[in-house]
Amino acid sequence: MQSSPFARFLRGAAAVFLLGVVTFACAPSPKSSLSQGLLAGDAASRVYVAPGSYDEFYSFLSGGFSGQLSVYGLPSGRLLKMIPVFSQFPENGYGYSEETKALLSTSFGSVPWDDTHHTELSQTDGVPDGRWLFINANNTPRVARIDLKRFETTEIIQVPNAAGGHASPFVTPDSKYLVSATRFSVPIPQADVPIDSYRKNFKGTLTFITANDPGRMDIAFQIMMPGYDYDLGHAGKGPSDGWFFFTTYNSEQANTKLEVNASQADKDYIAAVDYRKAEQCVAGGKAKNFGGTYAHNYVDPISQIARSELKTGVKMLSPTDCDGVVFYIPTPKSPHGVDIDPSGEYIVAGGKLATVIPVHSFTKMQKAIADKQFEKTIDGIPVLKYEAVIAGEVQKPGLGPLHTEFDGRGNAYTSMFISSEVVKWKLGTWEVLDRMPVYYSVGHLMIPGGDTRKPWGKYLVALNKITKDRYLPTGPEMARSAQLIDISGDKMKMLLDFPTTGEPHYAQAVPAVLLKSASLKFDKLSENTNPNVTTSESGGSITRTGKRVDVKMIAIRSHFAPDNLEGIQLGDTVYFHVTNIEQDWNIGHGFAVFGATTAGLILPPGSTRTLKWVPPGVGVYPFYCTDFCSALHQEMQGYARVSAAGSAVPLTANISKAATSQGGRLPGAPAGGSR
Ligand code: K7E
Ligand code: CUA
Repeated sequence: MQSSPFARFLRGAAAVFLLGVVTFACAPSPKSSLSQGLLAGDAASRVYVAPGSYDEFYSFLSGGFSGQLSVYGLPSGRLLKMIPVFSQFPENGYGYSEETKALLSTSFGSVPWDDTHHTELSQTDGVPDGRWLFINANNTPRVARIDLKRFETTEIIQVPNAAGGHASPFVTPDSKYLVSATRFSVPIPQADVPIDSYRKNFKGTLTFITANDPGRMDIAFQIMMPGYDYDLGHAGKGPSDGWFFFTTYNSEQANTKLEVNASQADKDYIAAVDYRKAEQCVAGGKAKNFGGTYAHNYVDPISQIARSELKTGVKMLSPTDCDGVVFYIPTPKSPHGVDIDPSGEYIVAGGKLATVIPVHSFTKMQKAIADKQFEKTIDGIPVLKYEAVIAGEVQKPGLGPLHTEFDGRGNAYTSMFISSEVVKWKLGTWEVLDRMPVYYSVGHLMIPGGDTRKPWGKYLVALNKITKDRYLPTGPEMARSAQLIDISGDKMKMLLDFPTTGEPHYAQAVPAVLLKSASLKFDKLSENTNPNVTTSESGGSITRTGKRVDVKMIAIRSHFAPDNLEGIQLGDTVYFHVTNIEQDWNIGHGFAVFGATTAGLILPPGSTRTLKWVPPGVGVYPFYCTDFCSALHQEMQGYARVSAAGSAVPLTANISKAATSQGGRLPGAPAGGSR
């Protein structure tokens, strides 16, 4: 059939229109992304924090594969700080200085780069209390404590008998425990077995770690589980306090091509753990003494020196030896997130491949347990009947539900990875109330306090995996992206895009008032108990012990004392112990010496840090301050002379007799120095 020119025009126009739609879908014009009832100026004014003003919230975003975490102010999206945890960090020498190296120790030696997913604030009575932040490492399973007075990592514990510590480090409402579960089942204890003996030989573990006592994190007990992949967890609260919930996938127990083979079953499980029951069983001697070596690393709060100890052995509980400790709740379909609503009644699962969002009822779960509504038992674990536990299903929520948070007003918000949107729905009626497209492919989302008993339900942050065309191109690899959404009204409103560091999987946030005034300004020199501290201009020294040379020196605006060192010999190992004796907020110094394999040290006020230096040859090596501390920062330098082995040059340092240029200020320069 011949088509008329007009029909051809129409088809052409339709094609252009379709092309337009497609292009539009991939690359929203700035106007379209401004969305949803908010004018650009409006959105801008809502996130505008004027110069010199503070943000309303601190948010803590996991750094994903960077092994670090970052602190952003909300609503501005300003990056306030990066905190190194499981990776060395040149910005402040973490993992390079002798004082911090031990934090990265494991039973496998130093592991100075890991992959982190989830941040979790400590809680009191189910509400974030601003004491600590916890974060997990996946690859070498570990959990860290960040002290929120210092915004520094102060403790790391390794998790033995585990692999892929992903369901971690979620806390109980009283912060008594935090958990870590094996994402990858493995032979436990490790053994040389054929991979296709998975069903027979591979196991998972759920680990409960004591968390409430800084410096004393320990493995309270582990529960040996069937060899599935344990993905995420959350503690119960309110009525469900005392329970912990973990998602599992690969209940098919596939060991190859999981993409297909672990997606066969209609339902996998949520493991519901009665951890008070577990405590009783452990106390009643029902746990076995089990092997497993793990490192526990801790920064002494007085000396600020990290120490590492290796520990061996855990209490291992088997569900067959502790009746009623674990139940499986069937849940469609390869569930990822498991999130408990603020009331503690609803257990929301994010079944990556499911077409609904299933919500279980804690009340019904208890009744099902009491009535023994079991469909079968797996390795001593009763499987509850789905119908007996389900409270409701959110129908047609979107594609690829992952994670859910709550606003404290009866609404839930679920991230949809595949359909790239945040979906708001109502608890109890399960109706979808609103949708917000996000750019692109959201993983976790976060509402301040949104996984606790008391959310501050004003903002939601979508943590997106793909940025693509949202920012100026920066080559093949782009920053991940966060989007800030106003959830204070009936309809969500998009406010802001901001790039993130690494790959933030999860995040946490609290009102700034909770942390702001407690933030430490400097370490008191009078309380510095580092054995190599130097507290005054004239207190420095140089000493030799065999082939080891220890140099103690101070840094102050704008000099080191001593600043000339002689008598070091080739073959020596030199330890520079530098103390920043400033007693003023934010006045840092740095220390770098030519011939070192790293740039050196960064010294917060009042701190002592040590750099190990092996001189590479005979000669005179300058050292200098790397942190622009004052107008005479460039004058802040010195020399180390290195002579041949056996040389007669005496070991000397020009110890200062008096403070010379205290403060290092140019005449007329403002107190406090310029940085
Ligand atoms: Cu969904 Cu590791 Cu919590 Cu990434 S995880 S998104
Ligand atoms: Cu001290 Cu620059």
